[in-house]
Parts: sequence; C-alpha cells; structure tokens
Amino acid sequence: MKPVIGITPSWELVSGQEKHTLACLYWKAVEMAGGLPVLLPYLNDANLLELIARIDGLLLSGGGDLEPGTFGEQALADDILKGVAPERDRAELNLCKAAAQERMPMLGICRGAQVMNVAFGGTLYQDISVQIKDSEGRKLHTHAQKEPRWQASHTVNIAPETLLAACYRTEKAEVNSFHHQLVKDIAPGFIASAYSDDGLVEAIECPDWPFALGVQWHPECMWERMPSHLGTFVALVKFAAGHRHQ
Ligand SMILES: [Mn+2]
Repeated sequence: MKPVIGITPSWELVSGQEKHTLACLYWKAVEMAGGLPVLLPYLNDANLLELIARIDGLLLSGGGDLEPGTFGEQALADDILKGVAPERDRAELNLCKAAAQERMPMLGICRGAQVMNVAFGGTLYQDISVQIKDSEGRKLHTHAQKEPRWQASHTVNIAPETLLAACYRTEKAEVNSFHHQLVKDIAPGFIASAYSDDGLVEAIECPDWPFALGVQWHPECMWERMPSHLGTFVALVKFAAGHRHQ
C-alpha cells in the first residue's frame, strides 16, 4: 500500500463562499513521488487528531501569512499582512503538534515552513523589506520574483549532511522565491539547513526526527522542468512509507 500523505489546502472567501484551494502541482508531486495524496480540511481539534492517526505523512502547503499573535507579536503595521486566515492557522498549527507526538514525517513549503517554525516555538519576520535592511557587503535581492513560478531566481547554500542535502544531492540549488515573510528565530530543536546567498534562512529541519523539513521556496512548481526538485517529495514519501512500521 502506498503511504497516505495529507496535504493542507488554502482557505479563501469567494463571493461570500468559503473555499479550499490547492495548486494541483502539490498533489501531483506526491503522486509522482509514489505517495497517495489526500486533502485535509480544517476539522475541529479532536477530529484533526483522528485524521493524523490515519495518514502517514504531512505536507503543509504555501499560502497567506500567519497571524502574528501565533508567535506572540502584533502586526507591525495595518497593511503589512497578506491573506491571513485564522482557522487555517489553528488547523495547521494543531496538525503539526499532533504529528510531532508521533514524529510523523512532515514537509512544509513556504508558508508551511513558517507554520512548522511557529508550531514548535519559533518566530517570523512579518515583512522582509520592512525588517531586514541592506548592510555593508550585503544587498538583499527580491524574494518576491516576477518571473514564472517554475523559474529559479536565487541560489540557496545547503548545509552538508542534512536532510535537505540528501534530497538535493548538492550544496547549491537554484530556487524560486515568492515570500515576503521569513523564519526569524528558529524553533528550539530545529536548525537552518539552507541560506539564500544574501544570508536569509531558506530551510529548516529537525535533526532529532526522522524527517521534518521546511523549505521557503516552492519545489512543487519546479520539479516538472528540474527533476531535482522532486527530491523533497520523494523523501517525504519514503519516510512516510516506513513511519507506521518503525
Ligand atoms: Mn527566497
């Protein structure tokens, strides 16, 4: 039986109707990697626990900003946040904590990496351009690219002997970038496993866990043209396959 990978969708209000949305490339990447993807609605907390018991791996998708109250801050300005969805925050943070109880394999993408960091006690930059300035010897490049989503726009330097290095089999990867927020204080027990070439944290992982990895870029948009970007999904599915049989 293929491992079941639960994927969290986005939440949007469309013409007064609540809708879940998910770019199809997320579930296609999981299917291509050999997993069986299912979408996870924002059930109540008790039912989220039941759901976790029936999946083998968790994929936290990208999307809007976390409400800063989730990491103990207030919004720095009225217009700084984009696409806040408190029910999504609740559901995903609780899914992470429930999954952590059994050290379930987990991959967070963009917002998903930020959700993982906050769930386990880290904080975020609410906005890179407001909170991080150019300094001597460093000029920030844009992390909100205008190029197509499959196109790389900056390099990340991957720490050797990490989960991420095993996924990419290289110490430098070309990645896309669609974020205005960023991991600030890394959650206790986690490490940074990649930095952008302008010095920002681009991936986190937990060495004390079979597979818990968050990446700030969107590999799901790139794997069709650059197969190395399927590696994170392949690893998630591989670890998920072994998860219930440890
Ligand atoms: Mn970036």
